[in-house]
Amino acid sequence: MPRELPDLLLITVDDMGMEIGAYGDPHVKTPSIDRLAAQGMRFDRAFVVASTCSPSRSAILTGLHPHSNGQWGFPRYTRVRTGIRTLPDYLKSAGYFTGMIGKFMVRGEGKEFPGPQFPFDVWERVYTQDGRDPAQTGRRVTAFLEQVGERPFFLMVNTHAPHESRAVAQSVHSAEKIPVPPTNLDTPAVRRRLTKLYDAYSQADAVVAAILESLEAAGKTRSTLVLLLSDHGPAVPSGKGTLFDPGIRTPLIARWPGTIKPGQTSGALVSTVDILPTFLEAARQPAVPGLQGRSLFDLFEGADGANRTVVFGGNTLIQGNRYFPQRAIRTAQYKYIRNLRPDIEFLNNSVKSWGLPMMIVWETDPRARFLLERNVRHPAEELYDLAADPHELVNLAGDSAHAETLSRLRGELRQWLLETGDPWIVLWDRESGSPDPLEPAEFKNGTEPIKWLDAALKDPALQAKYESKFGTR
Ligand SMILES: [Ca+2]
Repeated sequence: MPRELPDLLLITVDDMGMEIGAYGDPHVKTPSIDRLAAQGMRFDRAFVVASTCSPSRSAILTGLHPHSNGQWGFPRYTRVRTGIRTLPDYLKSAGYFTGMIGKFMVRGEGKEFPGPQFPFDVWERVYTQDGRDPAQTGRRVTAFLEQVGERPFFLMVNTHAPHESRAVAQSVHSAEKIPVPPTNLDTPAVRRRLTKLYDAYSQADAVVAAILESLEAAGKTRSTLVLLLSDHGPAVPSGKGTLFDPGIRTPLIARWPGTIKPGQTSGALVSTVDILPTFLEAARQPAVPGLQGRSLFDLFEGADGANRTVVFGGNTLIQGNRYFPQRAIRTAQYKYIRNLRPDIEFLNNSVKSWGLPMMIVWETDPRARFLLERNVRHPAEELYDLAADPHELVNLAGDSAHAETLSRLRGELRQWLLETGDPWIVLWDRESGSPDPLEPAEFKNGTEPIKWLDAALKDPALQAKYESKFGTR
């Protein structure tokens, strides 16, 4: 007998980009995610709203962009504002038994973590290596499903894998075959690191397999809408922490037997603020006014391309207390990025570690210099034609042939900042000398990246640290 409400399973992988078999990468081994895509719908133009963990996850859980929900940085500095409702809150009110297993990184009001705004019935935060372990994750999912009984459930499983590609003992990929994107240098050290990234993707795939096996063993595959996505892209040059596509594009797969036909793909632009409205519609809850996302239901039923014409993204803290406010608008073809503090150099772990091979040759290799500088120094405006330039290597912001597109997207982005009450709009006209009232002293960036890299090359201790991990050449 069919259940009245569907079960809901949200799986997030951590720092996973588009290097997935189902998305056309012929080298990576991701059989379980590929199978899930074959059983459901693969979204080819899905975007997260920020490319670090906490802000991105806060939007999934609230249906609001980080500057609107309050969690625009890590929980140490920011939290979801009081009064904002969240997925477990809505779904618990709708009669769902709710659970969270794995990493969380979002917090709300109150002293307790994650706070009363996240009233999960089962709360199993896992910050150890267990969070990357298929067997341990499968065991926790099974234990949750044993408690569900006849109630509909909402379960969020957030594995650490493949976060910053750590902790994979055995390599299953060959460095010679790894494709090196044109946003990176092709050196032996880079290939060694990319191999580790691919291995970590395979580990994430094994975790996904274990979660889905537990679901199947509980007899709940047919009653469950599964959504799988990443929180943002991998920690590579132009990836995590940036608004380039490798930072904000995410795999998104939906499987729902009986509702979504197997083997479908959608080219529609979708955003992770759409996840919450989608789950509310699945739970037959009324639409909530003021949310910034739109349910994916029409797309599940096969309508193509009409959901939205643009998606928005923004970063504010790019790592720890590193400040780099920027906002972007992306259409199917173009992306406009507004860097609100172009006077600050961009520095995160990716620039540090992947920048070293570039720094070694940057005096003599113009391409290395170009790649390093585009990661570190961002002009106030960037415009890319993704159809002609999918790797976003040619900034068209100063090209008169694209002046109309630039002006249109600039206007749309500014309007969106206004409409969503983005506090960082005060920096839009910074050229005119307006101060940055939102920059507390602790967010000032003390180190200039180019100087840091130059010093690192001369520092035997730092050199040894990176040499022992990956090599620098
Ligand atoms: Ca992450």
